Amino acid sequence: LKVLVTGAAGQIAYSLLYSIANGDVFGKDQSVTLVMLDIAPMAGVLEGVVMELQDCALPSLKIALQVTIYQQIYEVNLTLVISTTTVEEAFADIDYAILVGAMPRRQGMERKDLLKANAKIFKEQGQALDKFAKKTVKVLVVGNPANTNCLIALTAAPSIPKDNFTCLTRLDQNRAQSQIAARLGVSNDCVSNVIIWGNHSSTQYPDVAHASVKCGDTESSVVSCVKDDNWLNGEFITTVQKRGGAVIAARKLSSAMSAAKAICDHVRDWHFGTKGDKWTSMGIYSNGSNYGIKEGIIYSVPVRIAPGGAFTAVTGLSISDFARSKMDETAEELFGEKLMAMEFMS
Ligand code: NAX
Repeated sequence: LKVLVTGAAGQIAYSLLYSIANGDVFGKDQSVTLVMLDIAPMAGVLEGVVMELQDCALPSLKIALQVTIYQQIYEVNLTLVISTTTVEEAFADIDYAILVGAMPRRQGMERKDLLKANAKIFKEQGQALDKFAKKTVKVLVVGNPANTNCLIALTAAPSIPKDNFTCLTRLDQNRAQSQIAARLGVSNDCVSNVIIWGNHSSTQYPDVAHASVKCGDTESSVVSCVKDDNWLNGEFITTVQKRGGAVIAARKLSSAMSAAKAICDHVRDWHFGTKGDKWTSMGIYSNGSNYGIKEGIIYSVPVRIAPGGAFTAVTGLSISDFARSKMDETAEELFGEKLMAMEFMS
């Protein structure tokens, strides 16, 4: 497998690359060529990250050959590491593209300016996917605004099926799951089928109406165990929606360890499939047939995934009036972002 991580010199990648190189995503026995892309000014940092990967002395990683100062090719037993600042090289024949690198929001920057800067990056990367990647490539967009950046990349890569493009809402799902587990005093793996609807932003709708909690042999609905609709429809939702901001306020840096873990969860499920009747949330291309969400945006919904990666949106879930209004609000925000982004793409 050839796996590209962009933003490879950044803080999310710092945790993520270790997990991939350690076999935590694709399995310990899977050969992986790990391609690390960042922009030219970060070449030195990228080299440092490669050095650290080497110093982890992972059982399967053996560095063998250096080609140029900015394009280092390391031949290894199981994992081949290529660090580069060249788009053509980075996207050539890849099976997975984990697009983390993006323009960060600087102080005083309007949302429109952020979209403009990222429209340029994700258009270029979409074109590179179209031109250089395998047509079966699976793309996960992480860099914010993740849903709209994903839509931009998809639009710029017409030769790749739309279902090969997803964006990350797994961090939001993990945050929601862990809030419920903490409230009920159970471990995180007892809680399943939490849903994140819509945008990876503060309008997202974390929904536990169909979630369950398993203790011992018994499985019950989260709603019946929590027994507090005010909390579930109020503080729980806002805590999850604002969790990213809370981490920034505390750490003075955005979520990185938890974001890397969520990326691993997303890609592992996309590669190996979801288990039994369980589902997971991903931002996928809305074709207009799911839950009244109109066509043309990347919208997070629950999906079941077959081994190998084919996914289907979970259909037929009952939607309350409360849920409907939340789902529509986040869709509306995404159509607004799309309008702005398309202006910058032309
Ligand atoms: P950092 O600023 O630490 O790293 C970003 C890296 O991307 C930098 O090394 C930068 O040089 C590189 N980069 C910029 N433009 C590039 C390009 N055109 N090609 C390749 N590399 C490029 O940010 P980090 O904390 O790692 O976060 C990365 C992105 O993830 C941000 O946009 C952030 O907002 C987003 N997040 C998304 C999350 C999600 O759930 N979807 C959660 C975590 C995170 O906030």
